[in-house]
Amino acid sequence: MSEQIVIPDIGTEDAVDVIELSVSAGQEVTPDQTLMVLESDKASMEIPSPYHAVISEVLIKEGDQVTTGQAAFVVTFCESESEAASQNPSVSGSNDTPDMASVAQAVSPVNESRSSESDSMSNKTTQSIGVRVPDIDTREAVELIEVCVSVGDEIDKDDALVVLESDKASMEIPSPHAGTVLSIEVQQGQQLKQDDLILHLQGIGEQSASEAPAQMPNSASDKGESQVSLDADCPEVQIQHINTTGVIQNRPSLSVYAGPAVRLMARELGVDLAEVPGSGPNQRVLKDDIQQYVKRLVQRSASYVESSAIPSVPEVDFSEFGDIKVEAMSKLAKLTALNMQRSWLNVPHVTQFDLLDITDLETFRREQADESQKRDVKLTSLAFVFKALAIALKEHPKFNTSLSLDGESLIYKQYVHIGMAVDTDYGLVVPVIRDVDQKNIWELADDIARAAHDARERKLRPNDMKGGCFTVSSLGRIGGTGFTPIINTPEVGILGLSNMDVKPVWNAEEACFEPHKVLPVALSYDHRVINGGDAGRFLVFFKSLIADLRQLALIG
Ligand code: CAO
Repeated sequence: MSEQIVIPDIGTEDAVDVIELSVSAGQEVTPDQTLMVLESDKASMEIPSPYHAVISEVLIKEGDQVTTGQAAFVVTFCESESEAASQNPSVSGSNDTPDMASVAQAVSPVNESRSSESDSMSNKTTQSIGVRVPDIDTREAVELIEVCVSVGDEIDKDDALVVLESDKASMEIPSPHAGTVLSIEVQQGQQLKQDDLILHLQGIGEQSASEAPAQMPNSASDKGESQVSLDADCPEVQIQHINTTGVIQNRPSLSVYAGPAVRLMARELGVDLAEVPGSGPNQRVLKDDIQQYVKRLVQRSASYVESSAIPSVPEVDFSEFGDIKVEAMSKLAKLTALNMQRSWLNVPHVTQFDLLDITDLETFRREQADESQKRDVKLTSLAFVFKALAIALKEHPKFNTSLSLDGESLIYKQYVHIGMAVDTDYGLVVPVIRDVDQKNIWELADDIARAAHDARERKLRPNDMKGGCFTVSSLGRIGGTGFTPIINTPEVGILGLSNMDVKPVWNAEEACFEPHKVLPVALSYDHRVINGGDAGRFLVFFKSLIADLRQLALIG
């Protein structure tokens, strides 16, 4: 059986341009697959297929101007679709322009009202919900490293849908709704930004009168307000309805004019379309624009490599000497490597070692076991280290600075946020504990435990890892007597903690050796900003705070 697909109600009587035909004659199309992209002087919109069918004829071409109701394609159904279509009164097979309701039905296979009160303004419906990337605290694209669901999966609210990985951490994106996964619109390795479509869910929701047929954005209320959150409990996850015409409504992140093929190309190359100047009509981005953009980037990075004077390491074929196994590094591991190398190459590091006497601290900490249980907070020596460090940073403000890029000035921070290196299964991450100087030991212990937990459970967001002034890297639990930590630039110092040990300390009064608990520390600092004298004084002061906790109470 043959049928026509007509242009749905596009909210204007004016003709609009066909800027891209996404299918051709002979091609099989599935429901929701983009057939074409239309563009008015205000927005572009994709027109999805209402059917699973084969395109037998294309009645329009790119550059044509089309209006609501105009026939665009002739399609041939497979048997089951044919029966469904014959029961659908809107599909008449005639060339007449259908009324608005029939157009809406004809192109709305994913928004099926189950209510018998079809004229009600607010009906319970089973509807297709587009789940988008929520606010992830960054405007930059992040990599999708794992898709956790498959088409057909029944999922609960808050089940992980995908895992994204930014420069600093990976994070799971939870489902805002329970439902069945209808389609997955992303794939592993893809770069995603806030608002990008992840998948479609068949969920239960309220269909309200505001879900009117798609309109071109010709009034203030049309500018992006079509994107609504269905779930007040999860306001950060943006959900987009496919409205009754099946047309995906315009939204801010699509404000760059570009067709699906161009968007696909940009995604594959990891190019942010917003950065690419468009040379088409209305600054529409063309494939050629992306190619030029990438060419410029490659040339720029090639000239950077040429100008760097670091001799490269010769490649070795290790398989000559025995069996090998090659494993790709995760994005996080590669970025950590890059950051380490950047810091190591740019910053003249000096590392100074010392031993902290934590005998009294450990006695006091253990005495707090009941209180710790009562408060349900794990109290480790790290909370005391953070507290003392915050006081030392305030007393020695040069350690709480960054050097300006031109090397002309020092930026003194009036806040004390301290980063904490956390070793996780998926790599090294550094969440930042905020306002350490303003928190007491219990609050710090709580923050430390929470940050370590969130890091290991991939719950950190990019903002949780920003804004650090200084970093602590504690390898104590793991072991070792000392190491030289690399500064987390643009910070100017990092404190490394090694394994606590018991050492004999001479008691002159009693003329005997006594066992003391000592914590080996290593302070690495940027020698452009801090000189050896500064570092010596800083460490002596810090050491005295740790050795005699009463000072924490007096000064902190
Ligand atoms: N020496 C000996 N034991 C230590 C210690 C030290 N320096 N520091 C902590 N411990 C003990 C704790 O007291 C605790 O013992 P109890 O359970 O008996 O009380 C135990 O080790 C576990 O501590 P923890 O690791 O759970 O908690 P923490 O607050 O000491 O450290 C964190 C938290 C996140 C810093 C740590 O778990 C971690 O990930 N460290 C690795 C950081 C890292 O990878 N650095 C390298 C970066 S550069 O490559």
